[in-house]
Amino acid sequence: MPRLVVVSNRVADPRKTAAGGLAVALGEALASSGGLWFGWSGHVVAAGDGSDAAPKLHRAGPVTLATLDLPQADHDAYYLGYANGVLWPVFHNRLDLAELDRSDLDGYRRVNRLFAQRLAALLRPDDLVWIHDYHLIPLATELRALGCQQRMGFFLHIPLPPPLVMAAIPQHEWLMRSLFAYDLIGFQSETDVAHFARYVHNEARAEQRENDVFEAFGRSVRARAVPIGIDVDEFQRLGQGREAQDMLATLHRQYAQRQLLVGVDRLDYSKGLPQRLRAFRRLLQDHPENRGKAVLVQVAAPSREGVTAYADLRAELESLSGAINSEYGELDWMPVRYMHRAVARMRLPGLYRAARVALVTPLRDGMNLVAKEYVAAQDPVDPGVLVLSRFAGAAEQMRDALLVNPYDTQAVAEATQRALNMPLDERQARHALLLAGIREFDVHWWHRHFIDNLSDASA
Ligand code: ADQ
Repeated sequence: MPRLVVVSNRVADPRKTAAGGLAVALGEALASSGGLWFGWSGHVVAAGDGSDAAPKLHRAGPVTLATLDLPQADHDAYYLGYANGVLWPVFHNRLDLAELDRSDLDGYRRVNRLFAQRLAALLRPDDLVWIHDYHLIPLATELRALGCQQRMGFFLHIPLPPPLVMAAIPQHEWLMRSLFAYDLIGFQSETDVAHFARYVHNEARAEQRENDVFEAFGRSVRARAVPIGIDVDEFQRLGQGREAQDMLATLHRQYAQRQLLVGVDRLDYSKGLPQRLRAFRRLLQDHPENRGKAVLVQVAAPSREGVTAYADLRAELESLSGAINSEYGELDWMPVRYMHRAVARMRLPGLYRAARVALVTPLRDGMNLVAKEYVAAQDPVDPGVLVLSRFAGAAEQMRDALLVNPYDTQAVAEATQRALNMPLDERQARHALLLAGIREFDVHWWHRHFIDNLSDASA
């Protein structure tokens, strides 16, 4: 069996339960073949201060973790600048927030080249190399330039925008050409695959073979939807744990007379948080029977605080939740509990299970794993209802959620009202179908399916 090499911006120790489903799943994939996980250490250093050193190697069970420190200037340009100031907003259709600064591009290329140089020295000829996400699009090109012939796959965790949005990035051709250095590209949804196909047909006159093989720039690449899932069993076991059970009991006690709604996100403008709060305000306005009763618990984990757009969003959410509470709140009832922090992973299933409704309403999302975790955490006998944005990749698979347009305040308020009042038999039927779907296409299916396709891809 060839060795698996995973490359991502950050590396997590798969033995730590706090690492979450993705790290555990990748760790499992790596462990089965004895593997290497390569990426940034999370440390920035002064220029020339060790960043030119070989990667540090650590053993984590059968997996070797190889990490690099990055010089401050490179990290700022690569991570904050190009990856999160250009690619993230454009790929989420937010051209208004993109900072198209050319010096950041240089840093992005430099870090990808540095990754390639350090990784190439560790590769064996028959390795399978699996590269993750928008931080590392040109990595295969850089590795090929160093003579690496291994099979290489790329998985994009975020959406691929339509060609005319992609074309707003001055380097769009270079980025798309870079993808052809891979043997396999995995996308989250069929919509992303369609955007890719349309781009390469229109802009690169690609020839298409066997449905999912595209030829352009003198190379061919297979592109298909391989939607990511969660580890349903692991998440349900977590739900049986003491911390989740304590959380559930506390929430049941404190909100015995209320109906809880939950939102769990990273604080990010793609997640549609202000729109969600406005929809909740509309619910209270148009359906007054929810006053004194419905409570929205919104947890927004701090994220990318070095990027300007995120600080503005934080201020907007604090002011909006304050405004709703002062307009509708009573001495014994606050409609919104907004928290700018992460919930410990061990407690998450308890929070999900206590909530009658989950509002998962991103304006755009590659997949959205919170939608899947919420379903996994429910009691099948008395399950809650998922209100899900049609613009999340998850909507392609989770047709039995209440699908909404997150920009339409009124429609989200009405769907929430419907969710709060949904009869038990309908809740059970929808939940059973959703649970079967997330079980069939879980995280183990995702990594097996990707690796099988990559193994079959011609080198
Ligand atoms: P993210 O944008 O980070 O990931 P998402 O899939 O929603 O988004 O969440 C990832 C994980 O973070 C989940 O396990 C969730 O429980 C956890 N999480 C989020 N907010 C939290 C909070 N406040 N407290 C505690 N935990 C929290 C990117 C893409 C997604 C894609 C994933 C995986 O943007 O579309 O689903 O990668 O491919």
